[in-house]
Amino acid sequence: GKVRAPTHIISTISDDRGMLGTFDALICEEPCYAGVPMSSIVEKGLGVGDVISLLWFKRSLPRYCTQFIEICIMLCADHGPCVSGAHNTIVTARAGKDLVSSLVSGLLTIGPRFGGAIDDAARYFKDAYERGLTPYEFVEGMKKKGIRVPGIGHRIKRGDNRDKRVELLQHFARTHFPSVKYMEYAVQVETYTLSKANNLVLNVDGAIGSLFLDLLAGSGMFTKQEIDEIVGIGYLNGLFVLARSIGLIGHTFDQKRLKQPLYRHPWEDVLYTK
Ligand code: Q5B
Repeated sequence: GKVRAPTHIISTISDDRGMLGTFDALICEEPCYAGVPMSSIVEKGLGVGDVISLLWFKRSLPRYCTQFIEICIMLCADHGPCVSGAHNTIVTARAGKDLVSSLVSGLLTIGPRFGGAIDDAARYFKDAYERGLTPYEFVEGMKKKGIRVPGIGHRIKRGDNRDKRVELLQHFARTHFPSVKYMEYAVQVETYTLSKANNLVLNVDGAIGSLFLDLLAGSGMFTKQEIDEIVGIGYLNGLFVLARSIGLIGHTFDQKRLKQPLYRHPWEDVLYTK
């Protein structure tokens, strides 16, 4: 009989070998995302939210979920030239480096302080909510452990100058999600942190982290085990990485278009000290 050589790679999300047609001889060379042929994605008028659903979550999600994913991507695409990622990308582009180098130098700043707090926000909010902690118990418990609450705090945004992105995400979810219990918990946490300091707002990472928990739990598309796996592995920073790549690519083109020279930081902006 046929002997199958052992494989070196297992892959479950996509297949570019083409599908067998009605007759075995008729081979339609059509790539599939999670079993869905590309023609069907195009014919049904699906968007990037649906493609993310298929390739990341291996299933077709309801329209309000894919729309939420697309809103996250649109709102996180850029936040001006002064943020860590854009700054690195601009400096790299001005050093004459290529698109990929400029892009990754910006992407490499994404982490626990900048844009990469979504997964930890989801983890900590989920754990605190499920343990029934009051916002006081949660925030003060984190303080005792010396951990900043992920998803809380911003360099620019304040209690009296909220982040419009957070408001837009919350409004969408309140209108379309069956439940926003995790988000409401995050808002209660924010009310408590704002009573401590005016910059301790729920930031865009915290809003996406808590709302994605609501999407996972409320859509009925994921088992509890699957939700724990998604939060455990940490899928959600991927949303910021993907979104911000759009802006970082834009900053690279902008600098090249403007023919900006090599960047050198001014001496007067450095405190030289012994
Ligand atoms: N304190 C974001 O800090 C920032 C606290 C806290 C308890 C907290 C900080 C933080 C968690 C990580 C997070 C995502 C570093 C932010 C983003 C995308 C972006 C960016 C953009 C875009 C800001 C002053 C006092 C200290 C601290 C205390 C601060 N945060 N306590 N929990 N979370 N957050 N990151 O302003 O007693 O004086 O020692 O790490 O969620 O990245 O637009 O720029 O789209 O590009 O530098 O929006 O909050 O504040 O370090 O001077 O702290 O507040 O312990 O207390 P700051 P600091 P004390 S969204």
